[in-house]
Amino acid sequence: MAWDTTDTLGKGDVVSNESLANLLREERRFAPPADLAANANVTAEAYEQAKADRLGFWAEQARRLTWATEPNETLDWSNPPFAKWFADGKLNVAYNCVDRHVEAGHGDRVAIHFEGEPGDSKAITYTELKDEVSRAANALTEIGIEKGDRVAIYLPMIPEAVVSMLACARIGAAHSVVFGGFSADAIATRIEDASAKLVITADGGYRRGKPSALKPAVDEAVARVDGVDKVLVVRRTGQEVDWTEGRDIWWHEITQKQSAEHTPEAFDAEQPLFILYTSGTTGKPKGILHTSGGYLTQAAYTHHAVFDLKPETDVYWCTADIGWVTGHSYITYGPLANGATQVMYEGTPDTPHQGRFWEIIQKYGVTILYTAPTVIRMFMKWGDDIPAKFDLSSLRVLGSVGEPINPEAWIWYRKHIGADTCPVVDTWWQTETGSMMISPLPGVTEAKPGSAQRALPGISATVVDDEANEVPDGGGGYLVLTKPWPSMLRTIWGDDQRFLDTYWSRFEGKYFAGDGAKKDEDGDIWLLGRVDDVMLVSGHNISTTEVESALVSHPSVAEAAVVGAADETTGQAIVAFVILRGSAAETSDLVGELRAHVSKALGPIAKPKRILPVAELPKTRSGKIMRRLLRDVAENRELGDVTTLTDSTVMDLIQTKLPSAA
Ligand code: 6R9
Repeated sequence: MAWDTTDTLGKGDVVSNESLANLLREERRFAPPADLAANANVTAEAYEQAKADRLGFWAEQARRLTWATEPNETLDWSNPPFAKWFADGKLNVAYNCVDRHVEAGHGDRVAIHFEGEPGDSKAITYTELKDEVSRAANALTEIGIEKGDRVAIYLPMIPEAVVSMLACARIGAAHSVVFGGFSADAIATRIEDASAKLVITADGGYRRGKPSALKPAVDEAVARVDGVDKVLVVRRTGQEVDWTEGRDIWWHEITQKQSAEHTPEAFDAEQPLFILYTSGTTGKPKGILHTSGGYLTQAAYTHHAVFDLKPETDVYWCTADIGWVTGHSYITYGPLANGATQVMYEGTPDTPHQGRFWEIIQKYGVTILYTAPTVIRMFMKWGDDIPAKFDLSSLRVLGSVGEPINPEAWIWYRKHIGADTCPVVDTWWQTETGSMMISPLPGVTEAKPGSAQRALPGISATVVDDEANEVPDGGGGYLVLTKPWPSMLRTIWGDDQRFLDTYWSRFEGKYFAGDGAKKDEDGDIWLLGRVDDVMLVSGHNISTTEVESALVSHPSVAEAAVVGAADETTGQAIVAFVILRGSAAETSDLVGELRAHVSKALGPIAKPKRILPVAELPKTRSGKIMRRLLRDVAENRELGDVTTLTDSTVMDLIQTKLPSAA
């Protein structure tokens, strides 16, 4: 689900005193399109305003929401790092995402254009969404779910996923969404840690042209834990399911008999909204806790500012899964709080053909697209001719999230998807930050391919060295957040100490994000990957991101993953795993050429010792490369935990390729 954040993060045992070598130079610049800049939701003034009065700025953003009781207090930081935002305000999150748009006369606006993988589709208006959420909220109440309870959600990418989340929010229950496709084990651990009383699941969902079962994993998980009284089951595929009488309830049966009227209760701004687990390489997953008022304020503001959303005319599409934080903040909460019309797609990008995404954009006239670098690199590999067959002229803003985007992938995205005119916004944030933190603004920023550039208005981020000193422009080190922000995690569920140890103990008074970063000569921020992945070669810290980006800039390379493997002479040696583009043949000449290419781009210190062409790379479900598994391979070790891999057979393939990798 999330990037692997080890428990040893806070101890800085991987990165030495030597700062990250500042290797990559990127000179290309792209100004915002003039018409976008002229009509932009947010202008450069926002930075000034927020700088002059940060809390005043956020208090103003909170007024985007409709409060039952307006907050007077913006931030309570009397017990750092345990923050309270807008603590004396009261609101209902679901009311903000649905009802108020109907009350404002936008009930007929489409909230969700749902596109099922088999080709079924359905448009759901705000009025219909309000009715669905109300029925579901009434059903949850009938089942006995109350304010403060936890509900686990294990669903495919179907509208009921959004409806379930909002129904929980509406009655003050916290949801814990588990990626559809995680194992019974992963579901059981998460149910147990959150003491969930109810699980909402489906018979299955469509994946690569076939129904793929979900309920068996829930059955197995629920049998193993105590405390789950009921299982709500959405019928999506119609496949056979085992049924436990007295426990299992069909979603359609219980929701259809409910009233479409439900009066939303106002809750405290700090009412828990959801728990979302991020996996660690060691120890149990961390339940990241988010609350209501501050979270929704920043999710709504960033969605408005970074995508320049115009709710009357835009058609927005975020391709993330609902089980990733990106699906929480930029499918459910941000867009719906802003009254957006959005596309929701159930399936994979290559079903039934490799142009499916572009077909969807053409069909709905999508204007704003938000996806991940891993997806973009896959499209690059499939070839430019595929998007070229579709009309993508409706697009006006392109977003990226999840990993550093390699400059070549950024350029490809802008050129082949964005007609060489759409701004690309590279948005850095984490499950823990709740919403975007560092990103260009499409109507303001002169964009640099590969850089997230600058903290958003009201956000304070910088790069520090080992001694917590801010590095000068041109320097590298660790990314930190220096001031509290509205959508920050409030704690790790049930483990305040771990919250303190993981994020707040490495640098006094600063939030340690676990990412390496550098500042360029203009002070813009470049993300360099997780600090646990940083390589130490002959005393120099080298970022995986920069070496990968250099490899991807070679025309024969579609994708690259780089790790540091133990080496007798240099401490660590750079080992690169590369996926070649369709036409490139795997020859020793090519490998030599790639090594020379990296050396030329970054300097001889960054030249990989070994380059291994492979067919696939191990990835999490949000598309992040799991470098630690590649490190295991490169060092001839037994593989660590593979349960969060999308496809665990990938590792077998890679291992059979390597007689001995060390
Ligand atoms: C939203 C999300 C968080 C980690 C984060 C970083 C990486 C995300 C990035 C990025 C560089 C970007 N990351 N966006 N790195 N540039 N634009 O991805 O949350 O799954 O918790 O992962 O992802 O390493 O620390 P999550």
